[in-house]
Amino acid sequence: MRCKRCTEPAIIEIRRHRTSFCSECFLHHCREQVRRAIDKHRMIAPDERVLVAISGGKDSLALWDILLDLDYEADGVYLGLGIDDYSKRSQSFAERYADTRGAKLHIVDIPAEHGFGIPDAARATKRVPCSACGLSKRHLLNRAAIDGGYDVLATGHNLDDEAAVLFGNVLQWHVDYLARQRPMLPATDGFARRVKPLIRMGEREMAAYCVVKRIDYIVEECPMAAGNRHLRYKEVLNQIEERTPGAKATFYLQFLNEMLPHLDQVAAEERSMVGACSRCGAPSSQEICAFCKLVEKVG
Ligand code: Q46
Ligand code: ZN
Repeated sequence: MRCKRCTEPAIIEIRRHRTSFCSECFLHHCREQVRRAIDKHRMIAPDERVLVAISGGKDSLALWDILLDLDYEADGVYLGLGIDDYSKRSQSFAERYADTRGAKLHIVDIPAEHGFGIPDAARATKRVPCSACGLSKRHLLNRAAIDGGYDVLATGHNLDDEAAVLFGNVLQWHVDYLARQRPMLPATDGFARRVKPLIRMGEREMAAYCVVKRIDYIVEECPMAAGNRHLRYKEVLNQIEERTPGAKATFYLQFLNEMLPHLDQVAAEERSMVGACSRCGAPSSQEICAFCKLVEKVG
């Protein structure tokens, strides 16, 4: 197998693009895919300050690496979820990467700052851990971006993640979630702009990127992921992709092109209903925001 760009021996085949690359050309391809996503969806202007949400996993570390290589002013923020050893190990991968690049990493530790971890929150709310985790991440990452004066908050959601979320939203026809499932959510009162520059990159490509760039990341899955619906959706989509390479990208990218424009009105209505939480001031459609309610419940 030869690299389609330079004819050197290839290290990776990407079936949906009907191509293969050597390591140098593969890195070039990854940067180009990210650059294309950023340009097309007007995610980040050249002089803006970016805060990258870092979990210690392959996607977020690769995203940080690519943004730094593309010369963006990008700092990281690691959210300590209080999931025992797993959180400690993930944090050390994040810190090690920041050290090697001489990059700035903010740490927000939920147990230290709010007195509970995600397992406590799951017990108190009697819901799956990912639900308390997701709402805490949205709230605290946004706050970190606003308080730090960043223009934009970037997350490492890749094509596989977004296709799985889309699949779930379509299965249940969650029209309001579909309207919000955008690669770039503009800043509104109290919300920093949120962007997903990895939407054109598959999970396997992100792992390969880290191997080629020798980026150490936490390989094990979060121990609280069991029962996460999106993992099941990913399996189904992988089976389809196996038979029809490119099906996943078509499903998600065509949703952005063909469907999202029809949902602009729904998204605008949702935004107009947002006020401010009476406790913390964060944007919320209720008097008290979901995160403050969670803090009260666990406390
Ligand atoms: S960290 Fe949190 Fe994930 Fe763990 S508890 Fe679920 S949402 S699986 S990306
Ligand atoms: Zn609040």
